[in-house]
Amino acid sequence: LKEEVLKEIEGVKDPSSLNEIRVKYLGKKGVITSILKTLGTLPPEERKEIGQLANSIKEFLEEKIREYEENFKKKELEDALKREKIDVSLPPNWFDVGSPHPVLQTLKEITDIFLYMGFSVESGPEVEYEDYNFTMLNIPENHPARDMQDTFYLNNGMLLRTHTSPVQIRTMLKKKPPIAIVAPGRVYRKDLDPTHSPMFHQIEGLVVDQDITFRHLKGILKIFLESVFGKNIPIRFRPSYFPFTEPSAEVDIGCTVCGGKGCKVCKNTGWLEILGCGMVDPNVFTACGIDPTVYSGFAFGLGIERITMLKYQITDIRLLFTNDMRFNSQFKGIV
Ligand code: FA5
Repeated sequence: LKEEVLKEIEGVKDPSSLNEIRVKYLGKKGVITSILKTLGTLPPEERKEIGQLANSIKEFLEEKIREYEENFKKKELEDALKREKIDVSLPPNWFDVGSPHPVLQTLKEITDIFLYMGFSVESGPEVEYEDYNFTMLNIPENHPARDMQDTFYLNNGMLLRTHTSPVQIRTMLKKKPPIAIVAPGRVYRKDLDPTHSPMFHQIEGLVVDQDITFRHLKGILKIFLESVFGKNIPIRFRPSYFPFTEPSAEVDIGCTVCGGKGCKVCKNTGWLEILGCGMVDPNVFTACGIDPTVYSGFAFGLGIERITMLKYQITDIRLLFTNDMRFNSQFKGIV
């Protein structure tokens, strides 16, 4: 019997057939269990001998089963370790992480600087009333000043706004002074060349209170421009004309692309115009129901793309909108 059991165990290939052998010999109705159960019916002299024999086979079998069980467990563990082995020398599975577009990042940075100075943020629609975009800003119908910002007209006296200045009107119609707001957003014009895009971003600024002067305007813009470009950036205020401000000025920044030597970004002048500004025209105050004999104010509107171009030395505004990944991916980890 012992030999027969041993042969069977040696032929075992997996834990379930090992279990079958356990049941066959040691189970309730198993061969050895049955022998042990019948011991009482045997004559005493056989009982002792057969009892001892059966018990020794039982112990032997139990021991063998334990040994095989352990071997199976060990093998299972080894197989699992082999299967789940991690090769730390393999290259990782990189996945592409995006980053904010440089224009939107600049817009956010600029907005944050004004928030820090105590301004609040206003917004207005991109499809705007012709009245708010032009007429109430002191640009009457058929006035040649409308040509300065040639635009896309829609029906019913609506157009794609050409600047963020209509947000000045919207703000003054709903709020009384003191006012200190910025209004970032998209604007549209019939423009296209290396420094002009048909869609671009501006941020408008408006401050209205008693005794506001041009000095306040210069001071705020100087702090702002030095926060963006650093203390040593060349800044130039140039007299200009806007129908909604009087007096008006444009501000130029020393061209960081060519370092002042002349390039197509600054059109060989060494300067790039980045914003228009001035003291709010009394006619604009009157149109919005604010008394120009009591209040004064300043306004400015700056081009975000131009600032982004100077900041990152980008030579063609169109690169910002063509979504060429060779260009866009250069800003990963920078912005
Ligand atoms: C205006 O749009 C005035 N609304 C600004 C203003 C506001 C003046 C408040 C006074 C008071 P201008 O057309 O110059 O001004 O445009 C302002 C800035 O937008 C420019 O300095 C330039 O940086 C940028 N800009 C103008 N046209 C384009 C364009 N097509 N593409 C990219 N940037 C442009």
